[in-house]
Amino acid sequence: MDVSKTAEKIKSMEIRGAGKIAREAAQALKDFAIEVDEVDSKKFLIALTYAKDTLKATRPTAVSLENALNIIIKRAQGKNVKEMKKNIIIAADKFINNSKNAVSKIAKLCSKKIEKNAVILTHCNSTVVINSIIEAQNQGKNIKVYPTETRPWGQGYITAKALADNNVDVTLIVDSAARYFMDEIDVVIFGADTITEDGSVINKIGTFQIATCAHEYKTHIPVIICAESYKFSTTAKSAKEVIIEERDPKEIIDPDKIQGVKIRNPVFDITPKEYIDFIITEFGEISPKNAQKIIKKLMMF
Ligand code: RUB
Repeated sequence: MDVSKTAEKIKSMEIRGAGKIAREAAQALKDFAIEVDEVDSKKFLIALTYAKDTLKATRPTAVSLENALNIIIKRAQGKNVKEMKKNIIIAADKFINNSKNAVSKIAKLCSKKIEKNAVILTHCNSTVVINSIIEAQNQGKNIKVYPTETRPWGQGYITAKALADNNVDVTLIVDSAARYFMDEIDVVIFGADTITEDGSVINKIGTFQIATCAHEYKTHIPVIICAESYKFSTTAKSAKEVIIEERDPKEIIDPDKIQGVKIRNPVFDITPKEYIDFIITEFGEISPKNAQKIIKKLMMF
């Protein structure tokens, strides 16, 4: 069924990026609900929960995935399977539309924060960050961007190409060159996979290192996070409660080439709130210490 295909694509990173993962998982759960041949409400719910768990087990860090699935499952109600299916379809479509609208709204809000002739540093590949920069560029702001390569997966190449294709002046750099170029940077912008109640931001490995360089720079370079509300965790009070995914060391180097050496490949890290100037959500801009405000809104979905 499509659920296992989508799950495999998320696991192998054919589908990646927290927002995209959430939307594709919502679509897969909806398709599963439509296709499953079951008339007994209890058995239908068991099958649906199994599908949800299969999707959720793919990548452990981005809470957007869990939030999307929970929002839909909560609506799996009705006096019979037909009615339950109808409610699931409505909930999934609503989540996907809201998610896309949130990305556009954040892009508009963030673009206003980007000054004319700004030089931006970004890391990894975030849809909402790319859209924000393109929005600013389309306002005639003459933006220059330094995207990092983002080892080991190289998501920075996707970012660089997407921006260059939209007439942005792009210079690709290796991750370890972030501090070297800091003299030229006006603002650092990242996406997020999970934001916890204490305002910690979990994003691609290397984010904290770059945020530290910007925060401690002599003139203090602002660090902005662009994140839709469903990137906030309704359960994790601090980042200690979030599982940081460790992927196959082979993504870094073939272990046979350096036998006797241990290799670790954590793919996300935690940036504490002190290193973040503000977070832009579809509900507006907040200080990371006020993450709870967005979590309250999310719980009403
Ligand atoms: C992607 C990553 C992105 C966030 C936000 O990691 O860390 O910065 O997911 O992306 P991976 P978006 O490549 O391992 O999935 O703004 O597109 O949701």
